[in-house]
Formats: sequence, structure tokens, C-alpha cells
Amino acid sequence: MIKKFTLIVLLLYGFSANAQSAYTPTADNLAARENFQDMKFGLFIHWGIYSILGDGEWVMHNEKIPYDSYKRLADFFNPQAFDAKEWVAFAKRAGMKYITITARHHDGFSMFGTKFSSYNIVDATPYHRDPLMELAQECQKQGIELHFYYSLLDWGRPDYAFGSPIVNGKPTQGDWDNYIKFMKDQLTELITKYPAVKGIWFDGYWERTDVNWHLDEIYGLIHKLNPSILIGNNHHEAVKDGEDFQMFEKDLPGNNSTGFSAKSKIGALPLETCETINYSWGFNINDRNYKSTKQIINYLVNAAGRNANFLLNIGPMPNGKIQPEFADTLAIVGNWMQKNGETIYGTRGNFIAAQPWGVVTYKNKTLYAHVLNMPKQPYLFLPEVKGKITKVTLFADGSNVKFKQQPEGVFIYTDSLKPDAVDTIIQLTIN
Ligand code: FHN
Repeated sequence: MIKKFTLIVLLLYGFSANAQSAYTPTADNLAARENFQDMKFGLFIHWGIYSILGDGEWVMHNEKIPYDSYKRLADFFNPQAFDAKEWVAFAKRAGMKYITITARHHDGFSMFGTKFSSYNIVDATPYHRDPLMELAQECQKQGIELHFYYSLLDWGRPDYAFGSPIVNGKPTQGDWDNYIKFMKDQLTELITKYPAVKGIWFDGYWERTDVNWHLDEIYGLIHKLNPSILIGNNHHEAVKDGEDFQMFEKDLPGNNSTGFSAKSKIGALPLETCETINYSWGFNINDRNYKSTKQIINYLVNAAGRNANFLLNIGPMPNGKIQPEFADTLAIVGNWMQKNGETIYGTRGNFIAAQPWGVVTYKNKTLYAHVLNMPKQPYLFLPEVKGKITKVTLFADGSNVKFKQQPEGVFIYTDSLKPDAVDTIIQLTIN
């Protein structure tokens, strides 16, 4: 009897302890999530001392450059042409509403002034300026959100001890507790010192899936410092307690063409997918696999139709300039967004599942059917439309489009439509 009683008490305690530790977002955080979903399009920036070598952000690891030799790059990182105002204006011109930039990547170099490591842009380079502070101030001035990418993985710090076997949740070499403390200290700086910071984008978890990352403490600290900060973690797994959005790498949610998303089931949080403008994240002088404007717009529309934001990456050059190929492409994308942004910003997706011809976004009482591949037959079919459709028009010029609503869905007749080479948008008003 006593045993049974003890078991019940333990179970109840267990439930309440779990219930207490489960994360409950604040009202401000929930509002930030809504705003995040409204923004739809962001600029991802991978920029660090690796950009000097023009071979991507993994160059130290891929080329087996010893840490002490790699560190010398800091001596000649001097991005004199960096202009925060220009970068923010560049993102805005492209129709982007937020910027996510690498504060610290896997090479461990801090691209911001930090008290907790001298291996940072202010102390270790001839530049001696803090570009992330300049960017944060400029983002605030120009009304655009800033998120910081922060790597959990570190190839060089002795306390991380890259390559060390993991036993009982810790690397056998190094000083894991110190490393966790170091990250908390840096994250505190990033959240408390930099204005306009609205999100932290973690990466590198996948390098040690059997270690104790102390995510509960790290996430708890961030939300204590600022409850409305949105936390996302590119762990390639299902969302974890304490996270505010879920991200997918190089794949639309639900797809797994790159192999990153095998374990990442779509959850209930806001979604984001990131993709590169060419093939590389960090500046790569040899990468000319530039995506076309049509490919980028298609990706953005496909993401919005699946209820996800699109975070498009560029790797600026070591002098702080953005290469002209990226600027040219994004200027065209920006023009497209100026004309068609109404069908993307502030909308939600997945109201109707993606169709072979494209996707549907919606806002209030309006549906936008984005026809990315005109069907061979002279009509489109939208299944499961609830409510009565009162009007169907071509978004480009407001002209009426023939349609027929049946219990099983809506038929839209495309024979008299002038198709657009990128995206034919059909607007449906619902009652
Ligand atoms: O290893 C990183 C890579 O360098 C880049 O930062 C991307 C961005 O999603 N994430 C990691 C790979 O999953």
C-alpha cells in the first residue's frame, strides 16, 4: 500500500515537474511569432574571416587547416567597404523584412565585440569595428528585424574539444561546463547589447547529438533576458521545448531532397526554410551556380504556400561588399515583390495543400492561387474550398476569370488567361 502511494506521489510529482519545465511563450512572444510569419522573406548572411579564402565557411575543416594557422586570417580581415546602411537598404530593396547574420560560425570566430573571447573582430583584426553593432543600429533605424546565427559547434576552442568522444553527455576531453558558460555569456551580450535583435538561430547541434547541450538553460536564459526573442535551432530534428520557430535547410517543409530533414517532422510552430543564392553559404569565389530570379521567386512562393518564411542566403566578400551577381538578381526579385507582395506578406499557407500547378496563400477573405506551372488542361482545380467564392480575378490586372464552384472544389478556367512567365496569380474572394 505504502509502495503504491509512493508511486502515485512520484508520478504526480513527475507530471507537475514536467508541466513546470514545459515552456509557455509570453503574449509578446506569440505576437512576435505572428509578426515573424507576416514577414515571409529574410536575408541570411554568412560572413566571417573565412570569406578571405573565398572557399566557403567550411574551408578550415575541409582543407584541414590547423586552427592556429587559420586564426592568422584575423590579422588581415579588414572589410573597409562594409557599410551597414547599404546592407540594410539592399535587403529592403529585395523586399526582405529581416536579416539573420552569423555572429559566430563553426570556426569559433566572433564577428562582434565580446568580452568572453579575444578571437573577435574588434580585438583580433585591424578593422577594430563591430559590424554587428553597426548593423543592429541600422536595422533599428531602417525598421527591419535582426536575428543572430550562433553556432553551438566550435572547431577550435579547447573546452569544446572537437573530435573528443562523448561519455555521459560530455566530451571526455575539454571543459564542457566552461563551454556552456561561455555560450551563455556571449548570448547574454548579443541579447542585451544589440538593439533590434529579435531572434537567435542556432546551428551545429547535429555535430554532437549525444552530448548534453543544456538547451533548457540556454533557452531559459534567452527568454528570461527577453521573452519575445524567437529561438530556432537547425538541429534537423523535431522541435524541442523552448523553441519558437522551426527551420528547414535547403528544402521546403515536408521535402527531404538534401537529406537534412529525415527526422524533422513538421510541428506546430512558425516555419522557415533557408536556401543559398548560389551553392555556397560563405563567400565562394568559384561558385557560379547562381539561381535565377524565377527560381528564387518560385522558392519564396512555394514556401509561403506551405506556410513558411524564406530565408535566402548570400555570402558577402571579405571587403564587405556584396557581389554584383547577387545584387542584380535581388533587385529583380525586389521589383516582383513590390508588385506582388500583397499576395505574400501577411498571408498564411497550407489552407489548401500544394497542388501540381502551384500553391495557395490566403489573407482575410482572399485566396491567392499562385500558378507556377500552367496545367495542360484548360482549367485549375482547387479542392476543399470552404465558403462561397464570389469573385475570381487575375491579380495582375483585376480582369475577371471564369470559374465554377462545386461541392468538391473550385474550377478556374484558364483558356482566356494571359499566363505570366514566373507566377500567374489568381485572386479569389470568399464570403
Ligand atoms: O554547417 C552549417 C553550414 O555552414 C551553414 O551554416 C548551414 C546553414 O543552414 N547550416 C549548417 C549545415 O547544416
